[in-house]
Amino acid sequence: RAKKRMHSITADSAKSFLRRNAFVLFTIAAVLLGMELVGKKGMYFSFPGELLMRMLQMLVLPLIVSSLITGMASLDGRASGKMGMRAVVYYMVTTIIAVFIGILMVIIIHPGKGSKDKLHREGRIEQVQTTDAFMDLVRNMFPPNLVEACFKQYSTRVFTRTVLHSSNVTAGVTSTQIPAPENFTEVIPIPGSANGVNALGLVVFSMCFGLVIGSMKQKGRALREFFNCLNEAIMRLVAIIIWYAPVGIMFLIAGKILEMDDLAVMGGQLGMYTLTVIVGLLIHALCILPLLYFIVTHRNPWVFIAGLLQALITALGTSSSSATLPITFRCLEENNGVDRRITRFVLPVGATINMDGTALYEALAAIFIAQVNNYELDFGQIITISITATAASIGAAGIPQAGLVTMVIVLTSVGLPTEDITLIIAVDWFLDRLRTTTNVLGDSLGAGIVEHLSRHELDAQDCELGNCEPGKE
Ligand code: DAS
Repeated sequence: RAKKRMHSITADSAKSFLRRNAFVLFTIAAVLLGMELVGKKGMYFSFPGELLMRMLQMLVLPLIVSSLITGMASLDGRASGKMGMRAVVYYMVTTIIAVFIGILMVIIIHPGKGSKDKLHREGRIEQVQTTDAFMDLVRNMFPPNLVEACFKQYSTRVFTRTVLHSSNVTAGVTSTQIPAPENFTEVIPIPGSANGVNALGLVVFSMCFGLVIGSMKQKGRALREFFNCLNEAIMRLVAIIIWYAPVGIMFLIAGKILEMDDLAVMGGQLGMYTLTVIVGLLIHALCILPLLYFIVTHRNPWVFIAGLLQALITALGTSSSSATLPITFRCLEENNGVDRRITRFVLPVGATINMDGTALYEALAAIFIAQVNNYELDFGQIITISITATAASIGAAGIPQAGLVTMVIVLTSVGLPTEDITLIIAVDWFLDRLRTTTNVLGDSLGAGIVEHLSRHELDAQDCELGNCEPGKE
C-alpha cells in the first residue's frame, strides 16, 4: 500500500511539474529541435524569429502608455509618490551594486592583460563633458515629437561628437573644446542597434498624464476607463503571442548559434573578457538580486524566479527588455500574483531605466578596453566610469545592443578611443542576451520588492474601495 501511495505521489508531482513548466520545457525542446532540423540559413530561417520580435515590439508602445497611465491614475498622489521613491531607490542601489561587481570582476580577472600595443596614437580626444551625457539623457526624456522620438535610431549628438578616426587619438591629451557640428564624424555603425522603442520620453509623458487624469476624479473617469480597456486588450493580445513565443525564440537562438562562424573568436583576451562578463552577471543575477529579494520580503526568491522563466527565456531570445515587457507583465501578474497597481507602474519604468546587466557590462567593458590598451586608469577615472556607466544604462533603450551604443559615453568620459568598441562587437550578440536577461530579472524582482514594501498603501486603498481583507478594517 505504501509503495502504491508513493507511486501516486510521484505521479502527481510529476504531472504538476510538467503543467507548471510546460512552456519552458516546450521552448527547450523547440530550440534543440530547431537546431537539428534547420541546418541551413536563409530568409525562411530567420523569419519566424523576426516575426516574434516585431509582434512584441508592436505591442510595446500601447502597453507602456496604457499601463503607465492606468497605473498612475489608479494611485493617489501620495501612494504613487512613495511607491515611485521605493522603486527609484531600488533601481539606484541595484545598479550601483552591478557597476561595482563589474569593476571588481574586470580588475580581479584582468582579461586584458598581456597586450603589447600601448595607446600611443597621436592626435587628441574630444573629452565629452559628462554633463553633456546627462543633458542628452534629459533631452531624451522630453523629446519634441513624442512618437517620432520613440522610434529614432539610437544615436544621439554625444556619439557623433566622440567618434574620431583612430589615427588621431592620444590618451591623456584631452581638450575641452567641442568641435563645431560640421566637424562631427559619423557614428560607429554598430550592427544590431536597430530601430526600436526608446521609450524614455514616452514613460515620462505617460506618468505625468496618468497622474493628472487620476487627480481629475470624476472628470477623468472616461479617459481612465479608456486606458484601462486598452491595457486589458493589449494583455489579451500578449496571451495569444505567448503561445507563439517558443517557436520564435527557437529560431532566434538557433539562428544566431548557426550564424556564428568560428568559435575561435572566443580565444585569448576576448574569451577571458566574455568569461568575466558572464561571471559578473551570474553573481549579480543569481546571488545579489535573490539575496536582496529575500532580505526585504523574507520569501523564497527561487519560487518567484521560477514564475519568471517565460520572460527570462524571451529576454534571452530577443535581447530586448522592451520586447520582453509584455511577457514580463504576464509572468508577474499571472504566475507570481503581483498586484497590477504595482506592475503597471514599476515595469514600464524599470524596463526603460533600470538596467543592472547593462551597467555592469559597460563599466566592465570600458576597463577591459583600457587594459587592452595598457592605459592605466586612476581612481578618479574609475569613479567617472561608475557614474557614466550608471547614466549610460539609464539612457540605454531596451533594444538589442543598446548597451554597446551607449558605452561610447563611458569610454569618452575617461579618454578611451571609442573605435575600440569594435574589439568587443564579435561577442556582443551573445553577451547582450545575458545582460538583457539580467535587466528583466532585476525589474521583476524589483516589482516584487516594491509590492512588498507598498503592502500598507495597497491595503489602505483596498479598504477605501470597500474590499477590506478580513481583520484589516
Ligand atoms: N539589449 C538591452 C536590453 O534590452 C540591454 C543592452 O543592450 O545592454 O535591455
